[in-house]
Amino acid sequence: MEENKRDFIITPIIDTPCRPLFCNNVSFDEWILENQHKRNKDNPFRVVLLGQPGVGKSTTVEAVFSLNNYVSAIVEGTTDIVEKVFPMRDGFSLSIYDMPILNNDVEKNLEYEKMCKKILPKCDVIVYVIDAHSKNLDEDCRILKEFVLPICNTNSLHDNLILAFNKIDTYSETKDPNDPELRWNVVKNCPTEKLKNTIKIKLYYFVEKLIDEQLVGYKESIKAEQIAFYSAVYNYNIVDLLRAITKILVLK
Ligand SMILES: Nc1nc2c(ncn2[C@@H]2O[C@H](COP(=O)(O)OP(=O)(O)O)[C@@H](O)[C@H]2O)c(=O)[nH]1
Ligand SMILES: [Mg+2]
Repeated sequence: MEENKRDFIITPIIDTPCRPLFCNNVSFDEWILENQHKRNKDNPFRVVLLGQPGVGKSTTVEAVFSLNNYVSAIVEGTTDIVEKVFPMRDGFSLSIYDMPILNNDVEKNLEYEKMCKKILPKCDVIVYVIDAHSKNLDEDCRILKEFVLPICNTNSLHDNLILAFNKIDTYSETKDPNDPELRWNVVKNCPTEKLKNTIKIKLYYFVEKLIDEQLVGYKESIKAEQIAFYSAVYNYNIVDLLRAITKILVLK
């Protein structure tokens, strides 16, 4: 792929976190209001969160849906699928499947694969959470290509998939923990200018990797609006993830 074409794809994606910020309390309310009559407890809005352990799936659920202390629908090690429906407001109901994918346990992953094959086709949105703090995306690309995308493609769910890069606040720690200009600005709840540039460089590298893996930038691959970068603990840029979730589909 030509270099300028890469930039053409990458720049709008990584510029996202540098748009004007919506700091706190991004709410799901307006969208719920619009869609309340379409989803009730018998027909909940179903979201599945996939990703390696510790990437921030549970924290993301809390940040996006304001579901504090929710209990993961799928406890690690269980194979029974018990759906838990959360009433939101005005009758709108939400169902969350939170599924850790273990990279080193082949046997367990076979069980999860079976569960995913059952659950994913029922879901409105599939959020694949990635730790933006990780060194590289090798394992996530492998999981996506070998495990998630084959299920999505078989069930025409490709457009419902979101790549959610969490923990973009953490670059301050890794780059130079002693540099005050690289610390998260907790007062304004945003990265400092210097940190913003560090984040951009890292995100650039990530999107390049996704292009190299042909997950982005090709016909039939994941589109820019299916990618979001955010920090679940700081509630930073959560609005982009929410936008991806709510724009991805027009509820029937
Ligand atoms: N710095 C930072 N830490 C986060 C973020 N999201 C989650 N974490 C932390 O990462 C750890 C794992 O999060 P959790 O939601 O339990 O991950 P899960 O295993 O994927 O459900 C917890 O200590 C969270 O506080 C984030 O955006 N930034
Ligand atoms: Mg969890």
